[in-house]
Amino acid sequence: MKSTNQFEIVTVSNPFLDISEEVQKAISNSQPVVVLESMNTLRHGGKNYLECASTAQLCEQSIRRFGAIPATTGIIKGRMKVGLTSEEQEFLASEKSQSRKVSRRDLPFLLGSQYNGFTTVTAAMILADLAGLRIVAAGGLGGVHREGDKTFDISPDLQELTKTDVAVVCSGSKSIIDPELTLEYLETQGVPVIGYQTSTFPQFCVRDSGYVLDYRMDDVSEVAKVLQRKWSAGLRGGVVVANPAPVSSAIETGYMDINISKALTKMKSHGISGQACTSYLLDRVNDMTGGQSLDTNVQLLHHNACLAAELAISYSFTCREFDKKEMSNARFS
Ligand code: PSU
Ligand code: MN
Repeated sequence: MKSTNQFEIVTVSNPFLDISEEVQKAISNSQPVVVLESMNTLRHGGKNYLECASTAQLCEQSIRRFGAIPATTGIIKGRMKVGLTSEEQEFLASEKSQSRKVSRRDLPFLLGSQYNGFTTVTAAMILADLAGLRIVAAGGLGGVHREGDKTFDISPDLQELTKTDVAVVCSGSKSIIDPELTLEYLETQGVPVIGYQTSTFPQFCVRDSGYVLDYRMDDVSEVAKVLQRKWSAGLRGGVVVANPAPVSSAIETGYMDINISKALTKMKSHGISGQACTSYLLDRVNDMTGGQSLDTNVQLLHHNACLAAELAISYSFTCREFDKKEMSNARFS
């Protein structure tokens, strides 16, 4: 069985994985680490690459302020990177890198090549797991798309959660996703969804999708305990920690829905399908809301990075306490 510890030392080296020196040091010193995806963190349609890189820097700074170490992920020249430097982040965000969206199926095409890529939630979970890290911060999850019952467009993020032992702190699924079908899918696949200080599933820029969650937790230590119990019991797979967007920047459901419907119609008329759907829809909705949805996206990303830092710290404490108790039980039995 895998160690429950977030800082499990990875003994098997991976020929395509580079963990930055800082993150390696954090792992060996048992410091809490927060992994960041780059598809959302370093790519904002409508903003230039420096603005994108500054979002990543803002998230990293806040994670450090809480006392955890940030590890932004990406693919650079065919290598999986856990812990990108600020120069690497700027490069990835810039047009010259020609970074593509990378999910599980794309990784083998990039590895060992000269290509660069942004990590989706799926790819960030994979890289985190390869590095032995357990806490990922993201904006919004992919999910079952609207009309997904007809199109079969279901994000690989949901499948990844069924098999990879990582907690994803996010503001629920993206606004363009069908929250009801997404929750059904996660339930069928046995993925725990925790509402953090909320009783309903958040939907990215919208705080409340109206769909009630079965598990609500108001304290980060309760969430940490669930993670520790799940993985130490050998129950494989991820956990969704759903954190609503900050009240100050959230957008109203009705306003979002109108714009999403318009964007969906446009997308169909252009014949866009597959992996390009999410970015296309997000970019159109951003245009239609006059940049408001992107501002909220940045705010919630930062909000999730902060909660992920608190969770990483609490999770490492919970693991340490559990291991201590187990050791003393073993001594007296
Ligand atoms: N932001 C974008 N485009 C994206 C995403 C975010 O501008 O494609 C992401 C997230 O990284 C998420 C992924 O993991 O899209 C889900 O996309 P899909 O539905 O193709 O799986
Ligand atoms: Mn898809």
